[in-house]
Amino acid sequence: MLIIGIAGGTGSGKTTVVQQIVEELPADEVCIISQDSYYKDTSHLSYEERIKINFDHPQAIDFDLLVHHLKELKKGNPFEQPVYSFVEHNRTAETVTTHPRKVVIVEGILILTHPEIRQLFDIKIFVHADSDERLIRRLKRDIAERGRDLDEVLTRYQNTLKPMHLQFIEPTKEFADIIIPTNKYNTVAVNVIRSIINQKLSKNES
Ligand code: UZR
Ligand code: MG
Repeated sequence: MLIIGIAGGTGSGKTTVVQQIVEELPADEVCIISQDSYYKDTSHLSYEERIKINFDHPQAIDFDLLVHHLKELKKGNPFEQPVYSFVEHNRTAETVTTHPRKVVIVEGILILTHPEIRQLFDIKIFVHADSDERLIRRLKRDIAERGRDLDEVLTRYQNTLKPMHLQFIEPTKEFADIIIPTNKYNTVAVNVIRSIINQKLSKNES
């Protein structure tokens, strides 16, 4: 089993990189775990209270559950991955059964902040895009897909996203084995990652 961690700021293109990597792999050889699935359960809070949560702070994430699930995978066991709603800002009642695969990809802004999780990764990747590029992408996505408006996104960016990025996310770049520049669609870097995966997979089999 090859466990790959992919971190990087909001809007850096993590999801795109993951999709590009996964595209060429047979579906039964890969599974994806998203940090977003592991936001702490906030059912006990009202919607008004929930939107005040700092979702870009490591404390918002149920890392204990993520560690537990990664260890289950390593033992060869499936687990139930929570499903999160960005519109409700809460975990839904659903889960997705996630099975152990040869390639496990864990993706999220804060996943390299946690020492125990870092140790579980065979390859650590940091996806880098400039902050103006990330803000543009975040703005477009939150308005199109997450039901936000311009003012809400910009205020959150200034008050929370930017300071949290500088405090928690950017410093984890130093833990990365590979940094992928993603101001533009980066096919070359993804091909390099793919060949590393293929190499490891064929070695593991023999
Ligand atoms: P990516 N997030 C939400 O917008 N709403 C939530 O309920 C939970 C999380 C955001 C979170 C973070 N910040 O910046 C982003 N806020 O999801 C991480 N606010 O996702 O890496 O895809 O940008
Ligand atoms: Mg994403």
